[in-house]
Amino acid sequence: MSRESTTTEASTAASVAEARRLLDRPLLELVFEAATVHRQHHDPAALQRSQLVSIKTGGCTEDCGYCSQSAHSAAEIEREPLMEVTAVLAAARTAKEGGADRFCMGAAWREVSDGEDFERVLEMVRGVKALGLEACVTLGMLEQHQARRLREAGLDFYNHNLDTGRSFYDQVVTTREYDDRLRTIEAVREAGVRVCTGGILGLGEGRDARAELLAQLANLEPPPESVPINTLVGMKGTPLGDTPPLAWDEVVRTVAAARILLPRAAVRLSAGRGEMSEQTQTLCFLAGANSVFSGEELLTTPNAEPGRDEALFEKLGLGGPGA
Ligand code: SAM
Ligand code: DTB
Ligand code: SF4
Repeated sequence: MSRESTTTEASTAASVAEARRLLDRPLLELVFEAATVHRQHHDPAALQRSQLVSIKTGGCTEDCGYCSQSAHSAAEIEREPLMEVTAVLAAARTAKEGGADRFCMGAAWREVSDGEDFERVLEMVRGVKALGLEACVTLGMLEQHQARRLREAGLDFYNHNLDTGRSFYDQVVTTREYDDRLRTIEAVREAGVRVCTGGILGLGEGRDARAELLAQLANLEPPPESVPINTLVGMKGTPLGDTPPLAWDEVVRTVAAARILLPRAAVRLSAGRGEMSEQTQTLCFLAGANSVFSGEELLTTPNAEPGRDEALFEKLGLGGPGA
Protein backbone atom coordinates (compact mmCIF):
# COMPACT_ATOMS: atom_id res chain seq x y z
CA MET A 1 0.00 0.00 0.00
CA SER A 2 1.22 3.49 -0.80
CA ARG A 3 2.55 5.25 2.31
CA GLU A 4 3.47 8.65 0.92
CA SER A 5 2.36 11.69 2.88
CA THR A 6 -0.94 12.76 1.35
CA THR A 7 -3.35 15.58 1.52
CA THR A 8 -4.96 15.12 -1.88
CA GLU A 9 -7.62 12.76 -3.13
CA ALA A 10 -5.55 11.56 -6.07
CA SER A 11 -2.62 10.37 -4.01
CA THR A 12 -4.77 8.22 -1.72
CA ALA A 13 -6.71 6.73 -4.65
CA ALA A 14 -4.99 3.33 -4.59
CA SER A 15 -5.59 2.73 -0.93
CA VAL A 16 -9.18 4.01 -1.06
CA ALA A 17 -9.86 1.13 -3.45
CA GLU A 18 -8.04 -1.24 -1.13
CA ALA A 19 -10.03 -0.05 1.89
CA ARG A 20 -13.27 -0.39 -0.06
CA ARG A 21 -12.36 -3.97 -1.05
CA LEU A 22 -11.84 -4.77 2.63
CA LEU A 23 -15.22 -3.28 3.62
CA ASP A 24 -16.92 -5.32 0.88
CA ARG A 25 -15.48 -8.67 1.95
CA PRO A 26 -17.66 -11.38 3.50
CA LEU A 27 -17.96 -10.34 7.14
CA LEU A 28 -16.55 -13.48 8.74
CA GLU A 29 -13.51 -13.57 6.45
CA LEU A 30 -12.83 -9.91 7.17
CA VAL A 31 -13.13 -10.39 10.93
CA PHE A 32 -10.89 -13.47 10.80
CA GLU A 33 -8.15 -11.60 8.95
CA ALA A 34 -8.43 -8.60 11.27
CA ALA A 35 -8.27 -10.84 14.35
CA THR A 36 -5.14 -12.48 12.92
CA VAL A 37 -3.47 -9.11 12.30
CA HIS A 38 -4.49 -7.99 15.78
CA ARG A 39 -2.79 -11.01 17.38
CA GLN A 40 0.42 -10.36 15.41
CA HIS A 41 0.79 -6.85 16.84
CA HIS A 42 -1.07 -6.71 20.17
CA ASP A 43 -1.91 -8.70 23.26
CA PRO A 44 -5.52 -9.71 22.48
CA ALA A 45 -6.42 -9.64 26.19
CA ALA A 46 -5.31 -6.01 26.64
CA LEU A 47 -7.80 -3.17 26.69
CA GLN A 48 -6.74 0.47 26.98
CA ARG A 49 -9.22 2.73 28.85
CA SER A 50 -9.51 6.46 28.38
CA GLN A 51 -11.87 8.59 30.42
CA LEU A 52 -13.31 11.82 29.09
CA VAL A 53 -14.23 15.09 30.72
CA SER A 54 -15.72 18.09 29.00
CA ILE A 55 -13.61 20.95 30.33
CA LYS A 56 -15.51 23.61 28.33
CA THR A 57 -18.98 22.83 27.10
CA GLY A 58 -21.10 24.27 24.29
CA GLY A 59 -21.07 27.54 22.38
CA CYS A 60 -18.60 26.33 19.73
CA THR A 61 -18.50 28.46 16.58
CA GLU A 62 -18.07 25.44 14.25
CA ASP A 63 -21.16 23.94 12.61
CA CYS A 64 -20.39 20.19 12.83
CA GLY A 65 -23.78 18.68 12.02
CA TYR A 66 -23.53 15.90 14.61
CA CYS A 67 -22.49 18.01 17.57
CA SER A 68 -24.73 19.30 20.34
CA GLN A 69 -22.01 21.75 21.36
CA SER A 70 -22.15 23.76 18.15
CA ALA A 71 -23.62 27.24 18.65
CA HIS A 72 -25.39 26.65 15.30
CA SER A 73 -27.38 23.71 16.69
CA ALA A 74 -30.68 23.88 18.56
CA ALA A 75 -29.61 21.15 21.00
CA GLU A 76 -30.51 21.99 24.57
CA ILE A 77 -27.29 21.63 26.49
CA GLU A 78 -25.96 23.69 29.37
CA ARG A 79 -23.04 25.86 28.30
CA GLU A 80 -20.19 25.76 30.80
CA PRO A 81 -17.06 27.96 30.81
CA LEU A 82 -13.60 26.44 31.20
CA MET A 83 -13.45 24.34 34.36
CA GLU A 84 -11.15 25.11 37.27
CA VAL A 85 -7.95 23.03 37.45
CA THR A 86 -8.84 21.58 40.87
CA ALA A 87 -12.20 20.26 39.62
CA VAL A 88 -10.56 18.66 36.58
CA LEU A 89 -7.91 16.98 38.71
CA ALA A 90 -10.57 15.66 41.11
CA ALA A 91 -12.30 14.07 38.09
CA ALA A 92 -8.96 12.65 36.94
CA ARG A 93 -8.38 11.05 40.35
CA THR A 94 -11.82 9.44 40.21
CA ALA A 95 -11.12 8.21 36.68
CA LYS A 96 -7.86 6.61 37.81
CA GLU A 97 -9.61 4.91 40.73
CA GLY A 98 -12.19 3.59 38.23
CA GLY A 99 -9.44 1.91 36.19
CA ALA A 100 -8.73 4.49 33.46
CA ASP A 101 -5.13 4.78 32.30
CA ARG A 102 -5.62 7.90 30.18
CA PHE A 103 -7.54 11.09 30.93
CA CYS A 104 -8.87 13.00 27.92
CA MET A 105 -9.97 16.62 28.30
CA GLY A 106 -12.27 18.02 25.60
CA ALA A 107 -13.07 21.67 24.94
CA ALA A 108 -15.77 22.96 22.59
CA TRP A 109 -13.41 25.35 20.88
CA ARG A 110 -12.93 25.94 17.18
CA GLU A 111 -9.27 26.57 17.86
CA VAL A 112 -6.84 27.20 20.66
CA SER A 113 -6.14 30.83 21.55
CA ASP A 114 -3.06 31.89 23.48
CA GLY A 115 -3.88 33.41 26.83
CA GLU A 116 -5.27 32.61 30.27
CA ASP A 117 -7.48 29.72 29.19
CA PHE A 118 -4.67 27.97 27.36
CA GLU A 119 -2.36 28.46 30.36
CA ARG A 120 -5.04 26.81 32.50
CA VAL A 121 -5.26 23.83 30.14
CA LEU A 122 -1.46 23.46 30.34
CA GLU A 123 -1.81 23.40 34.13
CA MET A 124 -4.44 20.65 33.81
CA VAL A 125 -2.10 18.57 31.64
CA ARG A 126 0.73 18.93 34.18
CA GLY A 127 -1.65 17.95 36.99
CA VAL A 128 -2.98 14.87 35.17
CA LYS A 129 0.57 13.71 34.45
CA ALA A 130 1.50 14.19 38.11
CA LEU A 131 -1.31 11.76 39.00
CA GLY A 132 0.39 9.07 36.91
CA LEU A 133 -2.18 9.11 34.10
CA GLU A 134 -1.57 9.57 30.41
CA ALA A 135 -2.90 12.95 29.29
CA CYS A 136 -4.88 13.67 26.14
CA VAL A 137 -6.61 16.87 25.06
CA THR A 138 -8.91 17.79 22.21
CA LEU A 139 -9.13 21.55 21.81
CA GLY A 140 -9.87 22.09 18.12
CA MET A 141 -7.33 23.49 15.67
CA LEU A 142 -3.95 24.57 16.92
CA GLU A 143 -0.66 25.94 15.70
CA GLN A 144 2.77 24.54 16.10
CA HIS A 145 3.92 26.76 18.98
CA GLN A 146 0.82 25.69 20.94
CA ALA A 147 1.45 22.02 20.19
CA ARG A 148 5.02 22.50 21.44
CA ARG A 149 3.80 24.05 24.69
CA LEU A 150 1.44 21.12 25.21
CA ARG A 151 4.34 18.75 24.64
CA GLU A 152 6.44 20.64 27.20
CA ALA A 153 3.59 20.31 29.71
CA GLY A 154 3.83 16.53 29.24
CA LEU A 155 0.90 15.88 26.89
CA ASP A 156 0.88 12.31 25.54
CA PHE A 157 -1.89 12.49 22.89
CA TYR A 158 -3.81 15.14 20.96
CA ASN A 159 -7.22 14.07 19.63
CA HIS A 160 -8.33 15.68 16.38
CA ASN A 161 -10.65 13.59 14.24
CA LEU A 162 -10.90 13.62 10.46
CA ASP A 163 -14.46 12.39 11.07
CA THR A 164 -15.31 11.19 7.53
CA GLY A 165 -14.01 10.96 3.98
CA ARG A 166 -12.96 14.13 2.21
CA SER A 167 -15.72 13.89 -0.42
CA PHE A 168 -18.46 13.76 2.26
CA TYR A 169 -16.96 16.36 4.59
CA ASP A 170 -18.93 19.38 3.33
CA GLN A 171 -22.18 17.55 4.11
CA VAL A 172 -21.12 17.43 7.76
CA VAL A 173 -19.29 20.70 8.44
CA THR A 174 -18.93 23.90 6.43
CA THR A 175 -16.97 26.18 8.76
CA ARG A 176 -13.59 24.55 8.11
CA GLU A 177 -11.82 22.54 5.45
CA TYR A 178 -10.56 18.98 5.57
CA ASP A 179 -7.04 20.32 5.06
CA ASP A 180 -7.40 22.46 8.23
CA ARG A 181 -7.74 19.20 10.17
CA LEU A 182 -4.72 17.71 8.42
CA ARG A 183 -2.65 20.82 9.20
CA THR A 184 -3.42 20.56 12.92
CA ILE A 185 -2.51 16.87 12.90
CA GLU A 186 0.79 17.79 11.24
CA ALA A 187 1.52 20.45 13.91
CA VAL A 188 0.83 17.91 16.65
CA ARG A 189 3.08 15.35 15.00
CA GLU A 190 5.91 17.83 14.49
CA ALA A 191 5.79 18.83 18.17
CA GLY A 192 6.37 15.20 19.14
CA VAL A 193 2.90 14.59 20.60
CA ARG A 194 1.24 11.30 19.66
CA VAL A 195 -1.71 11.59 17.30
CA CYS A 196 -5.23 10.38 18.10
CA THR A 197 -7.43 10.73 15.04
CA GLY A 198 -10.39 8.81 13.71
CA GLY A 199 -13.96 9.35 12.67
CA ILE A 200 -17.69 9.08 13.15
CA LEU A 201 -19.74 6.45 11.38
CA GLY A 202 -23.44 6.75 10.62
CA LEU A 203 -23.57 10.36 9.44
CA GLY A 204 -25.42 9.21 6.32
CA GLU A 205 -22.17 8.42 4.49
CA GLY A 206 -21.70 5.25 2.48
CA ARG A 207 -18.92 2.69 2.33
CA ASP A 208 -17.02 4.85 -0.16
CA ALA A 209 -16.68 7.69 2.35
CA ARG A 210 -15.69 5.25 5.08
CA ALA A 211 -13.06 3.76 2.74
CA GLU A 212 -11.75 7.27 2.03
CA LEU A 213 -11.48 8.00 5.73
CA LEU A 214 -9.63 4.76 6.43
CA ALA A 215 -7.23 5.30 3.55
CA GLN A 216 -6.55 8.87 4.65
CA LEU A 217 -5.78 7.70 8.20
CA ALA A 218 -3.55 4.88 6.97
CA ASN A 219 -1.66 7.27 4.69
CA LEU A 220 -0.73 9.71 7.42
CA GLU A 221 3.02 9.58 7.79
CA PRO A 222 3.61 8.13 10.30
CA PRO A 223 0.18 6.57 10.90
CA PRO A 224 -1.74 7.69 14.02
CA GLU A 225 -1.03 5.83 17.25
CA SER A 226 -4.67 6.02 18.32
CA VAL A 227 -7.79 5.75 16.12
CA PRO A 228 -11.19 6.42 17.69
CA ILE A 229 -14.13 4.96 15.80
CA ASN A 230 -17.24 6.83 16.96
CA THR A 231 -20.76 5.90 15.90
CA LEU A 232 -23.17 8.82 15.72
CA VAL A 233 -25.03 9.47 18.95
CA GLY A 234 -28.09 11.22 17.47
CA MET A 235 -28.56 14.48 19.37
CA LYS A 236 -31.96 16.19 19.29
CA GLY A 237 -31.68 19.66 17.78
CA THR A 238 -28.61 18.89 15.64
CA PRO A 239 -28.89 18.70 11.83
CA LEU A 240 -27.90 15.02 11.86
CA GLY A 241 -29.87 14.12 14.99
CA ASP A 242 -32.51 12.09 13.14
CA THR A 243 -30.15 10.12 10.92
CA PRO A 244 -31.19 6.43 10.93
CA PRO A 245 -28.74 4.24 12.88
CA LEU A 246 -26.01 2.48 10.93
CA ALA A 247 -26.32 -1.32 10.55
CA TRP A 248 -24.18 -3.11 13.17
CA ASP A 249 -22.12 -4.99 10.61
CA GLU A 250 -20.92 -1.74 9.04
CA VAL A 251 -19.41 -0.76 12.39
CA VAL A 252 -17.71 -4.16 12.70
CA ARG A 253 -16.45 -3.96 9.11
CA THR A 254 -14.97 -0.51 9.70
CA VAL A 255 -13.23 -1.58 12.91
CA ALA A 256 -11.83 -4.67 11.16
CA ALA A 257 -10.61 -2.68 8.16
CA ALA A 258 -9.02 -0.11 10.49
CA ARG A 259 -7.16 -2.91 12.28
CA ILE A 260 -5.86 -4.33 8.99
CA LEU A 261 -4.84 -0.95 7.53
CA LEU A 262 -3.42 0.40 10.82
CA PRO A 263 -1.97 -2.74 12.39
CA ARG A 264 -0.05 -1.02 15.20
CA ALA A 265 -2.60 1.61 16.21
CA ALA A 266 -4.88 1.41 19.22
CA VAL A 267 -8.37 1.23 17.69
CA ARG A 268 -10.88 2.74 20.11
CA LEU A 269 -14.52 1.68 20.07
CA SER A 270 -15.67 5.15 21.05
CA ALA A 271 -18.96 7.09 21.20
CA GLY A 272 -22.03 5.01 20.47
CA ARG A 273 -20.74 1.94 22.31
CA GLY A 274 -23.41 2.41 25.01
CA GLU A 275 -26.11 1.89 22.38
CA MET A 276 -24.45 -1.26 20.96
CA SER A 277 -25.41 -4.78 21.90
CA GLU A 278 -22.88 -6.91 23.77
CA GLN A 279 -22.66 -9.10 20.67
CA THR A 280 -21.72 -6.22 18.36
CA GLN A 281 -19.14 -4.95 20.84
CA THR A 282 -17.74 -8.49 21.09
CA LEU A 283 -17.31 -8.75 17.33
CA CYS A 284 -15.59 -5.35 17.34
CA PHE A 285 -13.14 -6.54 20.02
CA LEU A 286 -12.52 -9.74 18.06
CA ALA A 287 -11.94 -7.62 14.94
CA GLY A 288 -9.21 -5.65 16.69
CA ALA A 289 -10.75 -2.89 18.79
CA ASN A 290 -8.46 -2.68 21.83
CA SER A 291 -9.41 0.56 23.50
CA VAL A 292 -12.60 2.10 24.92
CA PHE A 293 -13.90 5.12 26.75
CA SER A 294 -14.59 4.14 30.33
CA GLY A 295 -16.71 5.96 32.90
CA GLU A 296 -20.35 6.97 32.95
CA GLU A 297 -20.15 9.93 30.60
CA LEU A 298 -18.56 10.95 27.33
CA LEU A 299 -18.68 14.73 26.84
CA THR A 300 -22.39 15.58 26.90
CA THR A 301 -23.90 12.08 26.55
CA PRO A 302 -23.90 8.93 28.69
CA ASN A 303 -21.33 6.22 28.01
CA ALA A 304 -21.77 2.46 28.52
CA GLU A 305 -22.85 1.64 32.09
CA PRO A 306 -19.74 0.80 34.18
CA GLY A 307 -21.22 -2.33 35.86
CA ARG A 308 -22.35 -3.66 32.50
CA ASP A 309 -18.95 -2.85 30.99
CA GLU A 310 -17.01 -4.70 33.67
CA ALA A 311 -19.25 -7.77 33.35
CA LEU A 312 -18.74 -7.82 29.59
CA PHE A 313 -14.98 -7.33 29.76
CA GLU A 314 -14.70 -10.11 32.31
CA LYS A 315 -16.80 -12.44 30.18
CA LEU A 316 -14.53 -11.72 27.19
CA GLY A 317 -11.27 -12.01 29.14
CA LEU A 318 -10.32 -8.41 28.45
CA GLY A 319 -8.09 -6.88 31.10
CA GLY A 320 -6.16 -3.65 31.61
CA PRO A 321 -3.64 -2.14 29.18
CA GLY A 322 -0.87 -4.56 30.04
CA ALA A 323 -3.07 -7.65 30.50
N1 SAM B 1 -13.87 20.71 19.41
C1 SAM B 1 -12.91 19.71 19.28
C2 SAM B 1 -12.91 19.08 17.92
O1 SAM B 1 -13.91 19.09 17.23
O2 SAM B 1 -11.88 18.53 17.55
C3 SAM B 1 -12.99 18.64 20.32
C4 SAM B 1 -14.29 18.08 20.79
S1 SAM B 1 -15.28 17.18 19.61
C5 SAM B 1 -16.73 16.93 20.54
C6 SAM B 1 -14.46 15.62 19.46
C7 SAM B 1 -15.06 14.57 18.55
O3 SAM B 1 -16.19 13.99 19.17
C8 SAM B 1 -15.55 14.98 17.18
O4 SAM B 1 -14.52 15.11 16.26
C9 SAM B 1 -16.45 13.82 16.82
O5 SAM B 1 -15.71 12.81 16.15
C10 SAM B 1 -16.93 13.30 18.18
N2 SAM B 1 -18.36 13.56 18.39
C11 SAM B 1 -18.94 14.74 18.68
N3 SAM B 1 -20.27 14.63 18.76
C12 SAM B 1 -20.58 13.33 18.52
C13 SAM B 1 -21.79 12.59 18.45
N4 SAM B 1 -22.98 13.17 18.63
N5 SAM B 1 -21.72 11.28 18.19
C14 SAM B 1 -20.52 10.67 18.00
N6 SAM B 1 -19.34 11.33 18.03
C15 SAM B 1 -19.36 12.64 18.29
C1 DTB C 1 -13.56 11.05 20.17
O1 DTB C 1 -13.19 10.56 19.10
N1 DTB C 1 -14.73 10.81 20.76
C2 DTB C 1 -14.86 11.57 21.97
C3 DTB C 1 -13.48 12.23 22.11
N2 DTB C 1 -12.83 11.90 20.90
C4 DTB C 1 -13.37 13.64 22.46
C5 DTB C 1 -16.04 12.46 22.02
C6 DTB C 1 -17.35 11.72 21.87
C7 DTB C 1 -18.46 12.69 22.02
C8 DTB C 1 -19.79 12.02 22.01
C9 DTB C 1 -20.92 12.98 22.14
C10 DTB C 1 -20.96 13.73 23.46
O2 DTB C 1 -20.86 13.12 24.54
O3 DTB C 1 -21.14 14.95 23.38
FE1 SF4 D 1 -17.09 22.40 17.99
FE2 SF4 D 1 -15.77 20.09 18.16
FE3 SF4 D 1 -18.46 20.14 18.35
FE4 SF4 D 1 -17.33 20.65 16.01
S1 SF4 D 1 -17.21 18.70 17.16
S2 SF4 D 1 -19.00 21.84 16.95
S3 SF4 D 1 -15.46 21.70 16.62
S4 SF4 D 1 -17.01 21.03 19.76
